Amino acid sequence: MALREILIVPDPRLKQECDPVSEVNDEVRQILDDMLETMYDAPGIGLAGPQIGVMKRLVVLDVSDDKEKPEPMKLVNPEIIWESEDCSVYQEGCLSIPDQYADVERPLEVGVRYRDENGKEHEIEAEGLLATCIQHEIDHLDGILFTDYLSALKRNMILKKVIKLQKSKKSA
Ligand code: K1U
Ligand code: ZN
Repeated sequence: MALREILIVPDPRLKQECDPVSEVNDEVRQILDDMLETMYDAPGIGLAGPQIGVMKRLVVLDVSDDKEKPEPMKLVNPEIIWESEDCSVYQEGCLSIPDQYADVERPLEVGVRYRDENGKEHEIEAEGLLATCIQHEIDHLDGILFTDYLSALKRNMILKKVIKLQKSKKSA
């Protein structure tokens, strides 16, 4: 396993659509392991392929509480197959937009179809934080960031703050 560098906005790869994975092979399994290690190290509760520059439809997540046993999930080609009309608001963050948070409204429950690391197909119902996190990660696969749900004014303010923060980190 290896830690990968997490790309930060405005890296153009974060705004691109990712390709489906045609075969779940050892190379894919290695990338998923690296993604989980990188996510836990960050730390975060999710990570999508493009955040480490892998332009494939791959997602990892673990929304278990600190005190619970870890529940890592590896999702290949995840897709939302239904969503509830009821919505919830969660203050989202993003490892590619460090230290910035904003309220985002999304469907409260979603149905998700994906393949696991052995290529087996699953369909699950997700709600609460798991539903929020899966939607956030699938958005990454389509080049969508949580800031795209905000006004242009808020989005640009966040972008400017991140660029400034990154510059000060580099010169420190
Ligand atoms: O995709 C990402 O950038 C990861 C992101 C996932 C996410 C967070 C909140 C709502 C939706 C999706 C993060 O993990 S940001 C960091 C974070 O939320 C966190 C970090 C440590 C402990 C608990 C949460
Ligand atoms: Zn994110």
